[in-house]
Amino acid sequence: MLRPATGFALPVVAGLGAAGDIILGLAAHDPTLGSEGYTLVVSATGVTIEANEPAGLFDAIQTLRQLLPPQVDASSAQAGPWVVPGVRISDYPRYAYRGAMLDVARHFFPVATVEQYIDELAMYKINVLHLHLSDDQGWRLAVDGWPALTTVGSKTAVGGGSGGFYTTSDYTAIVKYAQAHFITVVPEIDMPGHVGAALSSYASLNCDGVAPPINTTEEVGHTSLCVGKPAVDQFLTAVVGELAKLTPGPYIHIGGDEAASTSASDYALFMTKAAQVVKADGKTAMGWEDFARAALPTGSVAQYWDYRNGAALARQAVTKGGQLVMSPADHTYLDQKYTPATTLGLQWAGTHEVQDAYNWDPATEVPDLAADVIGVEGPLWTETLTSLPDLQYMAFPRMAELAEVGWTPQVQRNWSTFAPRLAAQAAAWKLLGINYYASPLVPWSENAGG
Ligand code: TNX
Repeated sequence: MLRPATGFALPVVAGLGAAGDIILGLAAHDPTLGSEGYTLVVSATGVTIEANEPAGLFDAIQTLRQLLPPQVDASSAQAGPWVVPGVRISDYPRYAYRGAMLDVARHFFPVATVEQYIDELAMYKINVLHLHLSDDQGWRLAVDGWPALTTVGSKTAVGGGSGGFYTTSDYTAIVKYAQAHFITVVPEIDMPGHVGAALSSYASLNCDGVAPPINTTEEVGHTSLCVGKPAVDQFLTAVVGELAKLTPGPYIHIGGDEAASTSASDYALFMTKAAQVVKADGKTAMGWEDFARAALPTGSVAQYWDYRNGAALARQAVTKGGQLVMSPADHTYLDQKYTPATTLGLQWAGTHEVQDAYNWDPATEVPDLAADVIGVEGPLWTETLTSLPDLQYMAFPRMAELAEVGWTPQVQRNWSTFAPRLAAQAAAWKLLGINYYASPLVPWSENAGG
């Protein structure tokens, strides 16, 4: 990371290190740092980083990158000087789960775009990438034995675009790239609603045995698997089995949101079974909070999103022994417009300026459930987003803000000290070609502002 801009060779060598070195050590001997924490000391004689685990060294490097002059993110040799302020930092995350969700179903994004997004997430110590791999308008992952999911189901997108899908090797490449950035991939196949693309691919998944054409509008809640049909059970086993086989991480996300065309009893029956299939495949089931209506294995993770109904479902999930990832749509939904004038995005959860993304506390969002929160996630739904610059514009600065919500203790967070630090990031975004919303609420410095 440091070589292109500094032009230094920076060989990585084993040994004890000497003055002038950047020393990376895995002997922090400090249990409070956990698996992702680190210490970083910059003195007149060099830089010393210590962590308990490699993930902590990786996090420390991201911090070192922020301490260096912004030109360090240039892709060609720069003049320097490469001055790092003298610091003594001991740092570790508030939450273990700090996620970003990318909807590759409404619009498809090729591997290179996903990898670029991973690069950007890693800069802010995000450690989970949740991929929303299927929805009404498109199916995006090859599944062994179910070829029509991609030969038919992948061919379109919201508004009728050309779609696309990941082959097994594409998906594996994303997982490996994420791993190299200490990011765990959580794959999602959304069921039993949001399944239009699957229903169009296989007539047998439909109650009337007829495959409908794909509806590429933004409408939600109009499709359902035909719960109880043997083909639907075979589909469930095959799909979850494929995800489990290809995914080294602990979670398989089975969706479960907005299944307005599935009866309550079919919903409970199906999601209970789906969570059991995930467990039988050795993974932990994750779902949108709606899946708390089903019987869930202990330790299942519900994703809280609908801030409008008093968190009844999140509470139900916890009562059933579940844990929570907090994605309240009014603070974390990266697809919502910044202001009414934002061209991209939706606004069913209101408009979210930069302060709305920062000024909330995952622990007090649903106060009685604080103990069961394992982290936060920022969903980037893509009904209106079709390119990498679109994704970046909606994610930045809000994804960087969410990263701090997930990392930093609440007592150390306040907008007035955060805003100038956020402003300083723009220099790197410009050098890296990251499109962002230059909010008037952020004190961008003269040469960094939008
Ligand atoms: C609701 S939030 C959805 C998605 C949409 C999103 C748009 C949730 C679990 N489902 O299907 O893409 O709103 O903001």
